[in-house]
Amino acid sequence: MFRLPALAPAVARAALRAVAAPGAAGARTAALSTGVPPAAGVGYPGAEEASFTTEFEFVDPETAFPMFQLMGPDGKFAVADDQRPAIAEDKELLLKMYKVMNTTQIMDTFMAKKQRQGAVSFIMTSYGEEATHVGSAAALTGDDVVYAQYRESGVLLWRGFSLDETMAQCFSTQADGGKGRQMPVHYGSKALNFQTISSPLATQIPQAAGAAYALKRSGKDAVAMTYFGDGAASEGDFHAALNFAATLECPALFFCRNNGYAISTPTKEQYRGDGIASRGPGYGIPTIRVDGNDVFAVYEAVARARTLAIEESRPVLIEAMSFRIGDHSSSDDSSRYRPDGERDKWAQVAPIPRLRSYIVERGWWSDDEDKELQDSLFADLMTAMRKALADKKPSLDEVFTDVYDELTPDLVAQEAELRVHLAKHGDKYDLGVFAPSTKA
Ligand SMILES: Cc1ncc(C[n+]2csc(CCOP(=O)(O)OP(=O)(O)O)c2C)c(N)n1
Ligand SMILES: [Mg+2]
Repeated sequence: MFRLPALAPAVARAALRAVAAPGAAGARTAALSTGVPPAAGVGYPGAEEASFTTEFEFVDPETAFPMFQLMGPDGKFAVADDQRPAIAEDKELLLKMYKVMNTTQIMDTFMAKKQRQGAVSFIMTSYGEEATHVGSAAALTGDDVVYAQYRESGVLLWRGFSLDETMAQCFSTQADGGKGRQMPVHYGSKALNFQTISSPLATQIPQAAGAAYALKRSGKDAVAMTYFGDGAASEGDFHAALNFAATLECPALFFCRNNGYAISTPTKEQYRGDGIASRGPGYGIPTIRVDGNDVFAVYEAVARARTLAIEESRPVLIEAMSFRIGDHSSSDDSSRYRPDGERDKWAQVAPIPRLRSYIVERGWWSDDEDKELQDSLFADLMTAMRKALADKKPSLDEVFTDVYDELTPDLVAQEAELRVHLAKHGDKYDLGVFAPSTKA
């Protein structure tokens, strides 16, 4: 026989009042003895590690997850020389990181201007978050499959997505792997193991848990890496994904880009806990919070998380703290809801200048090379954009394909209706922009 440590209702109410009482000493927790001895040797199946206590206490943790950082905003390592990460000596890797981070930023600026000029319908930028993309992507291998949200273009660029491919997607040309069916910046690449972006928030998170399960079953040394924002972590799919990955012991990396906002909703209105990291232990998932503006810390965290995920076949949660310096998208004006000066403050601790300080100090980079990089990137972007503008849109033959292996009767009827309509009213449309039909 074992006995539950019973709590008389009156005692329980008194304890609750003690916790809720404003200004009560200790404020957030209360403890009292129930006088019932703990039963020894009993572990309920749902919480086998829990030991009995006669101390009544609502657990309400007040301590925040620490933030792993290796390099501060001044570009100086925060650790002793012999504690520096191995990549600090890897000139080639760091220069590639720096170039891809710059490519992301310069491409964003270029495309944001083109959107304002009406050349492209929509754009999203990732100013200030470049280290979360590149630091994490560099720690993965090509076998690791990526499920991103929408603001992670640097991950794709790191993997080798070309500016031509970027432009083909944004301008919906026939060269686009997605056949022009997605909004701009909703990239995907089969060759680069990067699943196509889905707009509905959190779609990709359970997909990654499932992909990780498949990887585990295949015996491959690879992880499924999923990126998502602080706002997406409020979706039910986030919780389902973490629980599936934890219980099925899947090598999934859950990488949260906490950039302070979900469009106009600041994080302080999004949750009451300690960021997203605090949720990991609740699912039994090893978790780390990192300074997302420190590319060294991000790299190190993801590299180690990857090893842990593969060796122990379990998921890891990484919360990378950063700040969305730009607007949410080209449809947003964040000056309407953000205080003046907030962006400038964060620009001062942004990741690109931080890495630049280090590589310049090591004599691996110079201001002249910065200028050359910017000029050549701009020229490459212009060339890629002109090529995309000169290219045809995908053929109308493709409008109905690919969702089903064979067209359903409804789709067959719709396609026939479209062709009848265009035969009659085709002159009202600029059909010359589309690649020709191969159908009779
Ligand atoms: C299910 C769903 N609800 C709402 C939206 C509209 N929406 C698009 S992005 C976004 C904010 C997401 O914020 P966060 O996850 O923090 O990512 P961030 O944009 O900050 O990178 C919202 C609410 C959506 N796309 N999908
Ligand atoms: Mg966000």
